[in-house]
Amino acid sequence: MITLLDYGAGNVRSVRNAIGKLGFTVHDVTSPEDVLRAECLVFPGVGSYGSVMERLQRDGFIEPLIERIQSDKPVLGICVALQALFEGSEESPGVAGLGILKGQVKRFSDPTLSVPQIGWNGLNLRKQSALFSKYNGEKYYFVHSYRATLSLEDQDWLLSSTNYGEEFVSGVQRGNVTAFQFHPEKSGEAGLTLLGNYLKSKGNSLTISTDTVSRGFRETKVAKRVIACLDVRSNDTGDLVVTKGDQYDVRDNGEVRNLGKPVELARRYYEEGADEITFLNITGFRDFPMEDQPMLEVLRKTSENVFVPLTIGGGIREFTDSNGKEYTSLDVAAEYFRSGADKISIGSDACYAAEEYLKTGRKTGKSSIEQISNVYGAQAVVISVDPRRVYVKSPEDTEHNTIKTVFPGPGGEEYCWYQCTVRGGREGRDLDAVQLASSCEALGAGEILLNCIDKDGTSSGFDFELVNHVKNAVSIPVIASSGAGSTTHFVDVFRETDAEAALAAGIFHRREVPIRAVKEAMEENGIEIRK
Ligand code: 1PR
Repeated sequence: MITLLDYGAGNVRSVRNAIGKLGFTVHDVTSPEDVLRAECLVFPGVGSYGSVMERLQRDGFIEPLIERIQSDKPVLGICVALQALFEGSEESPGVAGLGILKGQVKRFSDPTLSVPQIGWNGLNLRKQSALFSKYNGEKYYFVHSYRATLSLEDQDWLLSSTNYGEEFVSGVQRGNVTAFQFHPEKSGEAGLTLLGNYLKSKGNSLTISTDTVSRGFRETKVAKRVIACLDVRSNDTGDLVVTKGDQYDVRDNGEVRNLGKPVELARRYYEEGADEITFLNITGFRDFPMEDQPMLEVLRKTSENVFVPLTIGGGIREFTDSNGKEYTSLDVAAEYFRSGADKISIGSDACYAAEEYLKTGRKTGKSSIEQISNVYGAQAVVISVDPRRVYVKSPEDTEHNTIKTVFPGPGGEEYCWYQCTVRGGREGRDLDAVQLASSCEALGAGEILLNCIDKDGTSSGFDFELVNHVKNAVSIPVIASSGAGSTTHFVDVFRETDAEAALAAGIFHRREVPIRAVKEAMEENGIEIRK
């Protein structure tokens, strides 16, 4: 029996599912007394530091948690829960942490690296632990903008460190109290094994004698991610299917292309080694997700068997239903997170928010990006950009950010800008991709999913010019998307750009290129991967 501290924030469903998958029964904490009584307590920290501490405070969990940790009863903390052990964090100034460990958690500071760190990174084991008795360089999934370091007096807690520009604490353990900065429940088989080791020992993370402690200092490296994307919509007979467009046109002879069932395909991609799965509800701009229960069900079912990060997009915006009930975009996102999403992606609504922001240069706190980021953290908010090229003869012909392109336009134009679109590419806006990406970063987005309508479904390779153009304008991670047709295209996009991840749909759905082959090609070319 494992007791889960689910205080209603973020995606706790994945932790619950992972524990269930490992054959353990989950009992929920319902009162502060349960925190003390539990045999083995799992404490997932999802969201911003301030919101996690606020919820713990609200529910009266802070005192019992401190007491439990001080009396060395088994606790496993995940992500922000590791940070919560400290006195506070730069993320939420003035908010007190549990204060078990000295010092403040700080933001990553290397200006050459994207923040948040989103991706799979390794560990340097600093202590012999039964949890890692067979550690062989596996990578685990990290997603965070803030990182902890230990004061001299707390060094005995150090279980593992990881490098991201600087070395930070990725695992702490003393006696029966363990915490990881990464997400074992989202780290595929390696994560499940680690979690299983913990649960089997009932949290009694006995230190044993093995030779797995890293010999000497090995710098860990974050992997470039390979993402499988599933565009989902109802077909003409009302079934929810995975479809795929050619330059966003998903119909063949008038029928919506049907490339498979969402839950089954997502599972296949997980088993084949996808580092993340993205679902885009491509009719989300006109359907309302809270009424679109099948999509939520897809997410719930997928998260039962898929233990890598899940992103979902489509229809994240405020909405008033036919009964006049109002939903904020935060309500919509919360439903997605509760159903198993780790990140949400915002398309059309991000364009409207960016346009408002560009008019005044002021943040109102009301946009969907700000609302969701404030509660769930920037790392949970992805912006899906749907741009297409607009060619011009000279940069002076437009107010927009242009590039000189090596692929001239139909009239020989040597310059172009990337016009953002809404409603699934149907409507162009007076907004370019750089304006959108940088405004959304300022509003609190944590990642850019950079599609390209011109390239979508063409199998002709990614648009490097677009990726570099946007990547140079932001300091958050960028996912290159649209146009993948071969393993070489993945190698090339990571060579020619600094994108942190590359996403593809058609070639995986049509079984033209296995995900394993993509990873092998990347590895052969010296690109860091998660094996
Ligand atoms: O506007 O917040 O409701 O979100 C709607 C979401 O649905 C947006 O993220 C938008 O990108 C997506 N979307 C809307 N219509 C379409 C369409 O195809 N008709 N799909 C669509 C976007 C692009 C990628 C695709 C890559 C890779 N699809 O997701 O998977 O281009 O494809 P490839 O590897 O086959 O080239 P909102």
